Amino acid sequence: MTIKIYSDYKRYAVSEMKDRAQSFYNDLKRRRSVRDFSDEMVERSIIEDCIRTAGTAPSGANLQPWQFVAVSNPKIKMEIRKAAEKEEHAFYHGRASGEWLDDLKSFATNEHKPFLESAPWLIGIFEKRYGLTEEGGKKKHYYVSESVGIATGMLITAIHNAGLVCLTHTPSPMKFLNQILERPVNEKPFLLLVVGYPAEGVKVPDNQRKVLNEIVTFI
Ligand code: IYR
Repeated sequence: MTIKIYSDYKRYAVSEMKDRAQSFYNDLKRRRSVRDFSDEMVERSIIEDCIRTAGTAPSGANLQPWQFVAVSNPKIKMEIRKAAEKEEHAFYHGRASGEWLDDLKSFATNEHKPFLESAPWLIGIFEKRYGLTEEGGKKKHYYVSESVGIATGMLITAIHNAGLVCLTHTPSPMKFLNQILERPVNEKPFLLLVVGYPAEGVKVPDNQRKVLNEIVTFI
């Protein structure tokens, strides 16, 4: 690999940095996960740009151990919904502990996931646990969950920035995504991101974020 001058770096005056840091926070704090989606379509090019953004994330040894599968095909969305609802049914009727169900009460979630069909896009995010060489050998990957988690955060941010909403959905186990989305064995489902416009008048839980001094210590 060659190295080059980092000519894309931009330095801002301190006052501009302060403005940018504050306005980015003010915009990002409006982001909410929603569970009711409009069926209004979203152009593929917008999804492409958001995934391009995710693909700029840092990763272990820059091996970029992620794969995104963007689904708009109604038949595949229906298959995903069916498989996810089967797992979710098992979760809500026995698999989840009492404590877990208690913690979820305020979200009023259940095993029914109509948004998996109504939302225009589902993005399956996969961790490439290892790479495959051309000879069919295994290539080691590093910090895979960290890398894919960071890329997912950037994807969520890009989706918000574009004016869309999303839901991080984690039916558990998610192995069915390999089969439905035809992904190889070295890829492990990380999460399913549901993307689109919010349904008219959508409601969200009135929960609060921790304030700064609860989440940081300066020393
Ligand atoms: N996967 C289930 C349960 C669930 C679990 C957590 I932790 C959440 O924050 C929300 C839901 C579901 O999607 O209903």
